[in-house]
Amino acid sequence: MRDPVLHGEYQSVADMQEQPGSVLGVICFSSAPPMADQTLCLHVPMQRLDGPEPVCEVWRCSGQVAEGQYGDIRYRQGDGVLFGVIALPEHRFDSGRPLLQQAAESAYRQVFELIDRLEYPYLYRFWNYIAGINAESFGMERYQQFNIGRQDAFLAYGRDVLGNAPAACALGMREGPLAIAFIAGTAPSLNIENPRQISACRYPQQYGPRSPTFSRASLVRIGKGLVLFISGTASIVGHATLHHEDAVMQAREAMTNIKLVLDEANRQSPDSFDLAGLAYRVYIRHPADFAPVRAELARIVGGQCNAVYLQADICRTDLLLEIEAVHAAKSFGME
Ligand code: 3EB
Repeated sequence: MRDPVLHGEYQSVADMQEQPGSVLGVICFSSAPPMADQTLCLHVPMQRLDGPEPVCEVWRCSGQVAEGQYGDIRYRQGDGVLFGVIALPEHRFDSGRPLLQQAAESAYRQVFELIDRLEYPYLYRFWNYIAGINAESFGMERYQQFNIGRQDAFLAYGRDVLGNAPAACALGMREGPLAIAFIAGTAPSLNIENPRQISACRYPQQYGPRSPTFSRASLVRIGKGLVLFISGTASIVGHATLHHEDAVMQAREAMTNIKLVLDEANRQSPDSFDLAGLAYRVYIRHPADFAPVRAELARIVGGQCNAVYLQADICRTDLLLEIEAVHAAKSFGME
């Protein structure tokens, strides 16, 4: 039997249909609504700044995959890994309490129930896409409502909210249902923090009544491969935002944070990771910042920088960008 493999990369729809291996799941970014498509796909309504749409993050695994639906989740399960997506319209919930909080709690509860049932108990990565992330309702910013609902679900299922959380990102778009993708598996992951940043699970109250629930990265051994998921990373040192008006400086600070996370990952697995070996997704609030930020990343990474740029809102109003990454080593590829 071949070793199980999990591999992620950014592709156009055409590339995606040509490659071998079983597609485990897809996150598809485009301003236009998605084309009908048989692959399991989460559509995220965001504009790409650096090339044609749609642009997809495609996860493949070795061996067969089985597909299923559980409540609002559509999922595929393969050898040791499960990929799921949820798109939850907020109008389904009752208007007495913050709708987004209820939607987030419901989505996360369903995820925990599913992975308990199917016995993929370890969560590696969440992608969270939230309409109007900086808007206020019920006297609270919507990102804070999301954090309450998410944390309530973690607590309800007895999961750790003070450390050991999965990697994640949380970005804003103009409209659309709460859109979440996740990867879970049968092997524990190593969750990594950044020594230069307070754990997000322990942010002080000034950022909201409940902290976000994520680690700076998660490292998973799958077969002979290692997958490193780096969470959305911003210009935050300690818990404070730096360089309020300067997107290039924010990019530099975020990349310093990513470099420190890589150093932590390399302590677990020496010389496995470097900046040039990552595939990046860069979320930029103001399209005018795209060109200078891309030039800065090219300077820092050097040579070819494998990155996709999208227009998005970021969860703090003073953040102008967020950068996430995944390790894309060749050894993960399908033979
Ligand atoms: C930060 O470091 C920036 O709420 O899941 C990054 C990654 C951020 C994930 C989340 C938020 C989340 O706090 C924001």
